[in-house]
Amino acid sequence: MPDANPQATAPADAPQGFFGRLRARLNRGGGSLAREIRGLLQGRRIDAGLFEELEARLIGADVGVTATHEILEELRQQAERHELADADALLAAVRTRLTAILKTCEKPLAIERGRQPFVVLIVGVNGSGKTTTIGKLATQLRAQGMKVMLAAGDTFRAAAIEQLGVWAQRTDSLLVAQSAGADPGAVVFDAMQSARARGVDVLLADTAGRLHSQAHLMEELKKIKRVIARVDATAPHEVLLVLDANQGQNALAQAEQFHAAIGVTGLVITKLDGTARGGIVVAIARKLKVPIRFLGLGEQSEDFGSFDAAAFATALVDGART
Ligand SMILES: Nc1nc2c(ncn2[C@@H]2O[C@H](COP(=O)(O)OP(=O)(O)O)[C@@H](O)[C@H]2O)c(=O)[nH]1
Ligand SMILES: [Mg+2]
Repeated sequence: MPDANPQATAPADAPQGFFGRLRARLNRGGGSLAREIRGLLQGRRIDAGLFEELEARLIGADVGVTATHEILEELRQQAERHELADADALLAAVRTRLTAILKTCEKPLAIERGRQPFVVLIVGVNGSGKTTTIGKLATQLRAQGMKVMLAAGDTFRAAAIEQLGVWAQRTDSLLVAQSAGADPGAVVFDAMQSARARGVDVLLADTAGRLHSQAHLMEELKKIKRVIARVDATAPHEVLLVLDANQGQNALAQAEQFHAAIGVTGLVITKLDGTARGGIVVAIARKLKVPIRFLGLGEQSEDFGSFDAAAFATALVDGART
């Protein structure tokens, strides 16, 4: 067993607590879908005009045109069958449809304990929250008693290496880093060797999000993947793409790019506490069907939790209302 001391880190967040925070923080911006829907339904009859407005609200919340059309198609059929008697029934139906789309992506990250190390490669554009996500994930894994190592594969800026170092200290994780400008492949190769030698359970490898060009970045990420596979042919066991929800439809485009270039096995959607219209999570689920592993709701380690389709749909549709 690893020599981790669970007491040294913050306890894992209870699902209830994370759900509460999700409801309170999601969609605080002006275009809150929950508020819009509530306003829309007030004293209104459920008719064709209402459906058209609801459609506009969902698209406005970044749910995406395709997913929105699918949802509305279903709602109109339910209305024809007289299943939507009032606003509450309509709200419930929207929640159900959103949950159904999101459910395809509800698949938590399972760390296989026998891997030693289980290797997670973290990718995404600059500022999306990669390094912060590594810190949050390390906190969670340490609380579960795992031995964790962080690899400073973002060698583009010295500050990125220092930032990872702070998280390593804070979470009492091992750190493998070289100086700025070093070859990220070499850093990750070192980390793989060292993690094996030291019986590390989980290796979290950070990467750069911006290089001279997007093509250059993808080539580098492919190279890092090859280096990892050279040490352990089954690794990386997870390629985690971090997306900033505030990027809206652009986040979806990034996801498609990264997925096509390097093959993504899981997503983390961050900054849902900002002005993001959380509907982008639905659009991403509908389009990519890649498991959404975690959500980020802030900068602290506790602002992080697993993705729950029904909870997310409820937070989106009902907001902070109890
Ligand atoms: N509000 C908020 N800020 C976040 C979240 N995740 C990361 N950040 C902040 O976003 C900025 C960029 O994060 P960082 O992890 O350095 O991104 P990286 O460039 O992808 O490694 C930092 O100021 C983080 O504190 C989140 O879920 N919510
Ligand atoms: Mg970083």
